Amino acid sequence: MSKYPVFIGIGSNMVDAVDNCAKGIHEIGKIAENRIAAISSFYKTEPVGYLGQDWFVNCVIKIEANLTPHALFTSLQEIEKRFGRKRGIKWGPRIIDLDILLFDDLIINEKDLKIPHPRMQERRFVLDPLSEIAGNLVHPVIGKTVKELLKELNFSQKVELLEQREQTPHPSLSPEGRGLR
Ligand code: PH2
Ligand code: MG
Ligand code: MG
Repeated sequence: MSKYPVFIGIGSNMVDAVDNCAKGIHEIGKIAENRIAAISSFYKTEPVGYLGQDWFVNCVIKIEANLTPHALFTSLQEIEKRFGRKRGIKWGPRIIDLDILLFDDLIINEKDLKIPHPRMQERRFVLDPLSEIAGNLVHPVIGKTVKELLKELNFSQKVELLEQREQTPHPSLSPEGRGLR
């Protein structure tokens, strides 16, 4: 089976959000069939949708996936559960959120699994980190690059770049992965 480029959005706004995101990345790297190819910077982002909650920490990673979208989705949900994620208010506080944004140029429109992520083009907390690692990537439905989508965003959501994380490369991050940034 060949490897597919997959982008995953990661977010947390509970307890130690930076640590939760870092641990989430680590867990995704442990899914045997995946290889982490790039990790964006971490951003502190104003909540979208439900405003009465803490700011989030968000980032985006690229993996090379060797499993089906459904198998990946199930694995990500298992990680969320292990972190103690409880389903509460829609768009409300969460310890970890792992969303498949893009899976190669696949389009899936099922009740529980929609790829590309249907709201990614409206969200600065997705497009800012995604443009860092894949600015020229074309959205398979909209037909525009990530950079173009970001430029067209008319909704003003505040995001702040967090200080660079420690420079030790993630064990499953290939040397060329850093070059993508
Ligand atoms: N996730 C949501 C709803 N709102 N806002 C920010 N800033 N970051 C998120 O990850 C986020 C959100 C639903 O998953
Ligand atoms: Mg989400
Ligand atoms: Mg989610």
